[in-house]
Amino acid sequence: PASRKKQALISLSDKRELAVLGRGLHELGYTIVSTGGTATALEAADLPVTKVEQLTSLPEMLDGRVKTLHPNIHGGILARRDQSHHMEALDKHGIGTFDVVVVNLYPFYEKVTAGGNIEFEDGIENIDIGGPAMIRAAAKNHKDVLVVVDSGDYPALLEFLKGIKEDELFRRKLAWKAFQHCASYDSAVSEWLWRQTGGEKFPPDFTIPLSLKSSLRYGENPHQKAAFYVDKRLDEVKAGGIATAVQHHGKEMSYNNYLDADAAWNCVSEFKSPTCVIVKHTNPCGVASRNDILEAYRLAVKADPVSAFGGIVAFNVEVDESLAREIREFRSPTDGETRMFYEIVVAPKYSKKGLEVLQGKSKTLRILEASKNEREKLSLRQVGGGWLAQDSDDLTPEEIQFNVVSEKQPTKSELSDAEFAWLCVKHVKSNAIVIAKNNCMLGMGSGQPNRLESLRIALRKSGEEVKGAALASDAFFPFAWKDAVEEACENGVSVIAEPGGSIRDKDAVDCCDKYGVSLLFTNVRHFKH
Ligand code: 93A
Repeated sequence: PASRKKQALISLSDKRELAVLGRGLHELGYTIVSTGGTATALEAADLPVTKVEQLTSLPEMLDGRVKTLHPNIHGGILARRDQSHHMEALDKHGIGTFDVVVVNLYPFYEKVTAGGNIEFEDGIENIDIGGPAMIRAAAKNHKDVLVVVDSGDYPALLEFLKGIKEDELFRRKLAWKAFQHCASYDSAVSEWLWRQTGGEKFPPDFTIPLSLKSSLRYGENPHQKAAFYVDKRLDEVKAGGIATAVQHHGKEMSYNNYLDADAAWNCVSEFKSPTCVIVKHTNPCGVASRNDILEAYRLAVKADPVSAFGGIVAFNVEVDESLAREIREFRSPTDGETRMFYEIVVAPKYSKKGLEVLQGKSKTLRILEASKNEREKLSLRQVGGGWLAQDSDDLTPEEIQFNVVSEKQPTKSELSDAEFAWLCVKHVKSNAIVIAKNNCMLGMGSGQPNRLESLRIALRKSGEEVKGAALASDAFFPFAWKDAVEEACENGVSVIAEPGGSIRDKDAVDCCDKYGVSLLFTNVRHFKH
């Protein structure tokens, strides 16, 4: 009968921590069997290793396409130790068993998907076949074979083998992770191949590999259980977004915190000049751009101090000491006394001092450092029994053209106000109206089932400052055009930006002409439901 010595099969593309693993297994009395590159690396670390070829009596062939695909390897992984005829078959053919299989795959994602423009042939060669076969075999037979796909699990593996770590489900957890590894690998390959078919068509065939980031205390309300999953591809391409933000301080993030921080970060990331955005319940209620970020911050609070209280403050520039002090000390413009309180501050960067000062504001204030969002192409939302998929609304300001349809041409500053209001209105829930002047939001109305109501709320919040300001509407003014457009004009706005496209567009133009207001059509709608 073939020897039943303890054997570990190791075949790794990512060879980090290999020497530590190899030494640990060697010291525990395992014979290590490896493929070419892995064997060379082990030998370089002065560890004894048996080459796969010695077991298969065949060389690695077809440029490495066939290295481990052999019964002498797969028999040793898949044989059921509790079935005598399995073990007899191994004995008959002189095949030894493997107790441990450690494999990670050709770096398909890094090389092909994230790497961009790789030749089709190179992409194909980066599809690992033998690796997943070993991983799947070992995971299937996890009752007798420990399968490891992540170098982060080497210490736990060694502890388990030494008997230090006791976990009944350890083998099963490793098997689960192994199949996850193969599944996200296959989805990366299939997505790449899908693109190679010239497929810009919708809907895409997609799988999103998710991993649990954290269990949350509760969901939108305390009686709802909740958790946060992240797109695993984010780590690999180092993409930004709220999912990868680093929390420097404060209470743990809640479900609503993630939603609001996401809204604030998305909105503030849209601006080029230094900008502060304050969000409450996913709607920006204060937005201001200034060269002096301190001033931008004060103006953003001032737009709606009541709503800003307990909100999320986002910046697109570093929070330094002076900005941090301003955030810590600033008193509510409503009574000039109460210090402003926030749930979260989110920014791309903090100076050391800035972070210290902010940390002193309160124990609970969550301080997030986020990196710029990669454009996420696909947006998904759940409805009863299904999911809706769409391209995300990621038109940049440069892609929007403002066509003047009124007699009155906007001045340069009116045009810039309209552009600013338009950027803001994209991030406000429909029906959305934003009034802005001099790179500062004065008022907004959101989420009302009729546009006139949103307009009235925005007008009320803007107060007297509405005179000469720009107004943006996320969609055209429908039946109530007369009331809405006329009411805006009567209140003194000097320029209106809206998509246009209503059969009553002409009435809106006539109304603006009557009041000498500029009307701009964007031909783009920014519904956000
Ligand atoms: O080309 S393969 O699909 N055919 C195989 O038989 C095979 N066996 C192991 N790829 C195969 N591997 C992969 O080689 C492993 O998944 C691992 O990523 C890599 C390790 O190669 P080396 O030890 O030569 O660096």
